[in-house]
Amino acid sequence: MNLSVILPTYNEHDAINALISEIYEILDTHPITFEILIVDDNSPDGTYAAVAEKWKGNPRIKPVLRESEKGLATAILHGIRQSEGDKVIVMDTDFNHPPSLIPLLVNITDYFEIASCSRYVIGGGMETSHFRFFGSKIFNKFIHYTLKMQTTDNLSGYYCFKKEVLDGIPAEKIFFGYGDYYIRFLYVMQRQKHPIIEIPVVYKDRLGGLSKTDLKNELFRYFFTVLKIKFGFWKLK
Ligand SMILES: Nc1nc2c(ncn2[C@@H]2O[C@H](COP(=O)(O)OP(=O)(O)OP(=O)(O)O)[C@@H](O)[C@H]2O)c(=O)[nH]1
Ligand SMILES: [Mg+2]
Repeated sequence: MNLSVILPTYNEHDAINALISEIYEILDTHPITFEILIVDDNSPDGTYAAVAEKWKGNPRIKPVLRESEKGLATAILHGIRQSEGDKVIVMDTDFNHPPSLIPLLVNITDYFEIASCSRYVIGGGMETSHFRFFGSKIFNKFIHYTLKMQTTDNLSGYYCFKKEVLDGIPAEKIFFGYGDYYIRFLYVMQRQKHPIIEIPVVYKDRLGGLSKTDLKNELFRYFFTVLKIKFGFWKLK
């Protein structure tokens, strides 16, 4: 199979089926084989049931229910491990990340192993919050100087990669926590010299539901993630 799209959900009942429909319509016009995995952590708002009911009998849409475990990064890894595609796309499920970029992500990963959407290359941005846009920009500069990262947006959660880049890697050492997992992912990929390209993205407003990001907590978590990598308290092996 060419592509697996992984959609981690927690209380995304309002947007998820519209998002799946949009992704499906886009991919259906391209000559590729694909599946869409929805990894839901038993959302109290019934996200899993809404997906399972709407797409019953469609083999390309695979709702996955995690009943005991919770957390964004482990949900994504769970999806990756269940996926059958040679390439994987990961994105938010609330329309922050525009599905219209999917064809470009799929195409460009024929040439680069990882395509990472960035708010901080020309053409990128955030319609949602100026405060978060500039706060995140400054934090990305800190990551750049501290870890010598060449990527401009190390907090992106919208990306496509060839699954083989994870071969032989203890991925559970990367995929834990919240958005901090992406700093570890890009750090490892850059140290292992995988070709990465960034493409501009403009984040849109979330469609319904509530944010799961607790900004203050996340900032501390991201900050300590960077320091742990820098001073050798986090290592892949
Ligand atoms: N499976 C799973 N998904 C999660 C979890 N926490 C967050 N997500 C999903 O991760 C994505 C990012 O969460 P958001 O709340 O949108 O975070 P954000 O984009 O920083 O915040 P907004 O600006 O409000 O959109 C969404 O698709 C969530 O449904 C979790 O514990 N488990
Ligand atoms: Mg979001």
